[in-house]
Amino acid sequence: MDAPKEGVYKQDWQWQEGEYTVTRTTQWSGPGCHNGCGVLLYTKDGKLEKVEGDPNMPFMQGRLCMRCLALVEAVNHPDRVTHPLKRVGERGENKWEQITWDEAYDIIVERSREITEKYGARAIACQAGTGRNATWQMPALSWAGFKSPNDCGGFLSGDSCYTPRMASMNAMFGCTLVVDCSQFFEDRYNNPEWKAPDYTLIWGCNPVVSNSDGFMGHWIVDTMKLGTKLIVVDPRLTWLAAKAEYHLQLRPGTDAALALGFLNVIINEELYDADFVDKWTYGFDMLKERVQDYPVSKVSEITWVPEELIVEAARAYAKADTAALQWGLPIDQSQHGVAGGHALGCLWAITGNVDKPGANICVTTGYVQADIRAAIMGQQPKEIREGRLGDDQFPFRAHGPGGHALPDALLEALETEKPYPMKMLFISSTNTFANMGAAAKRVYEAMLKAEFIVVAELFMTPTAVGCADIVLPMAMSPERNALRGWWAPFRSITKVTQTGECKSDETLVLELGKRLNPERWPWENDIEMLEYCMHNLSSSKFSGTFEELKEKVYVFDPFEYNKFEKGMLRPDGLQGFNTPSGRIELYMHSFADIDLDPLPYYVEPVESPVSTPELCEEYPFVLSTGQRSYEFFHSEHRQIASLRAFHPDPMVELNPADAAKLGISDGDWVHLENPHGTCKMKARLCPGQLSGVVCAEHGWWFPEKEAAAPSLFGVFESNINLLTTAGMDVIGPTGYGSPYKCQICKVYKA
Ligand SMILES: Nc1nc2c(c(=O)[nH]1)N[C@H]1C(S)=C(S)[C@@H](COP(=O)(O)OP(=O)(O)OC[C@H]3O[C@@H](n4cnc5c(=O)[nH]c(N)nc54)[C@H](O)[C@@H]3O)O[C@H]1N2
Ligand SMILES: Nc1nc2c(c(=O)[nH]1)N[C@H]1C(S)=C(S)[C@@H](COP(=O)(O)OP(=O)(O)OC[C@H]3O[C@@H](n4cnc5c(=O)[nH]c(N)nc54)[C@H](O)[C@@H]3O)O[C@H]1N2
Ligand SMILES: [Mo]
Repeated sequence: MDAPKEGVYKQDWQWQEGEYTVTRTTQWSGPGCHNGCGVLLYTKDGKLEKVEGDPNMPFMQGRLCMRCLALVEAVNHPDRVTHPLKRVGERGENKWEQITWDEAYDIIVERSREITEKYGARAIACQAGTGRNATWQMPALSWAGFKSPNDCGGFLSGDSCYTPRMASMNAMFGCTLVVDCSQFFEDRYNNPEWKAPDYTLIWGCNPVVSNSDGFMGHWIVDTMKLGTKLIVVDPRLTWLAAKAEYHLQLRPGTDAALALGFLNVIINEELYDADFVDKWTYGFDMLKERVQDYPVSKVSEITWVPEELIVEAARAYAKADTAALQWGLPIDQSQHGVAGGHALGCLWAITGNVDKPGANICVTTGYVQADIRAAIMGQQPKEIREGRLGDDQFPFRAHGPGGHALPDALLEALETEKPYPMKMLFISSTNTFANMGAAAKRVYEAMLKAEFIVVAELFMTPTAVGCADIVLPMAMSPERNALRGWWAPFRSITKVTQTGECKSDETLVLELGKRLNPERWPWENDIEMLEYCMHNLSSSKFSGTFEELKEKVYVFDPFEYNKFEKGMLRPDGLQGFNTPSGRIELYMHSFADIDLDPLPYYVEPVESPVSTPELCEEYPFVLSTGQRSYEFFHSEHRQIASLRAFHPDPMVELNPADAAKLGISDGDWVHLENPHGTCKMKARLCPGQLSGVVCAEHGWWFPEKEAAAPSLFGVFESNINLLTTAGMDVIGPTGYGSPYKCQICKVYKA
């Protein structure tokens, strides 16, 4: 909670401590994470031997998660891929020949040229996973290397991670908003302008475990110590829910309905901020009319949350002087996730909890990954963008400023060659059918149709063994020079060690880009390229050299509240928001323009007790998937023994009374099954979990099991994505959102 401990801990970027060289820098990925915590890396003879949290880093003030504490084990792990490999057996046989980087590049260049000549560059897709230090590189390689518009967020159906929320925020507010936990100030909680929220509404998020999207979960705990009270919306009894004033346990997939119920109470009881609504929002009367369709009695029936609890929690949120709303992935992971995000955005807007201390604040800095991508690939040349997958079916995606090709369209193009054939996949940082893609078996089979697949990896994964023709050995965070920004502060990552022939994603795309399209990759080395990008950041004012940033470790950009009043959110410098009306659009013009519902609404999940009651006679549980655990980042870390020891098996969480009816005890192996597939997990009985709901983990494979196909490290034994669905028919009308967290299933003892 204290300000940086100047004088107690060193603020140099590097020093000697006995035999150790200590380097003060930041850690990101690999292995993966969404943040960028300050670390002290202890190396001896070039080998990483110890890691500690940096007490001087305002971002996390010395605290590290267990995965970062296991970094030494990960970096020095004997299973690392350390040299480029070329497949020699059949796909899936796990037979490889070691080749040089030059040979690997030559093969990739040659195969991509053949495919481009025969099918056009758009037959090549570049795929990346979630916000690791391997996000901008794939789009840059795709556009400025292969000249293909098909850079794609892995096989993430409906791009349903943060993107749906971004879509609703951008349409409503013209910017992104995050909860204000003082993270934009170097002096953090001591900053005189900042104040802790009176209430924080934690909606479908478990931040102390997930630390997602550049947000450190412990900040919530810090604000609790300063008096913030919690309202938690979650079917499970999480650590935070156990400490909340109100815990609303909803049926998964009904978030938009619950949010509309909150809006109904707040509007009809006139608890909204009339002055703010009048001055800064557009469409309040239309919203007021819409929420009349969602009386609390009906919302209670849909969501399974008792009426009184909805009313009381809505009142508490609206009456608070300052309230923040920290939301998470379940909003995105339903078909109409964008409408859910819209409804929640309306909550912040009509209560005036926008861009003031301790509320949801507008962010204009820290889009470093997007800035780097733009700096390298330029303004998405029109001639390349033509025919990007998914654009023709979803005008909202096509008209958006950035975005990517639609993963579901890529899946279907691999399967059907429509709208055109897809022949090559370049994959970095996604373990496709082990974790990211819904409908895992379908993804695997579709991938096998591609003629040529490159996988850039840290370890041999089911994806690499099952599908790759070339595997490239990638560097972990302490093995790379990089830039880190996602909100604040702007950070450097310093290389302190080298494993085998591993290269960073930065170096990989630069070296390959030079061979494919040299005029777009003029830089000598990674540092030169990063410096060019640093000097072209629209969202950070830092203009020094990489060396200077390395020595500073991090820098904070200036931050101000109430930017909408100061003309700081619009390119024309006028007051207001960067939207067609200049106001926060409760009614969204950009949606109305393309015949999307401009107001928030709720639609039942594709399969649910309400939409498919007959099916639910056989599959009586609502299935939510992928709640995060401390030990793992998605499919990663299963081979890190010290982490796996805490969490050896895939777990499914059940209410004890539900389990008792099925004769299931804590620790029993059970099968989960639905019309799409089946998998096996260990039951964890959770008192306090909503009855009728089961929550199953994602990302499971077993590095200790047989690598070769059909086993592929047992990837189809406990893979929850055998029970989820993908494709154009299950994603939302915007082209965003997919029902990962609202399926149905039955459970029986194995
Ligand atoms: N340790 C670790 N951290 C991670 C990750 C990881 O794999 N491991 N993954 C990262 C990524 S990419 C992401 S997107 C974030 C996600 O992080 P979060 O946004 O926190 O998402 P989850 O942990 O999936 O789910 C949050 C909570 O929502 C509850 N929940 C389940 N279904 C529903 C529902 O339908 N509605 C509501 N309201 N609640 C529901 C779950 O019980 C869970 O407690 O985490 C990031 N951080
Ligand atoms: N059922 C279900 N499925 C889900 C989810 C869910 O909640 N439920 N969550 C979804 C969400 S929100 C997301 S974002 C996706 C995430 O899915 P992904 O981001 O694809 O995560 P992984 O599948 O773990 O694959 C990441 C791979 O990248 C490698 N890697 C790590 N760091 C680096 C690096 O720096 N460079 C390179 N080249 N490789 C690296 C790792 O070894 C790992 O094999 O999963 C989705 N899948
Ligand atoms: Mo995600």
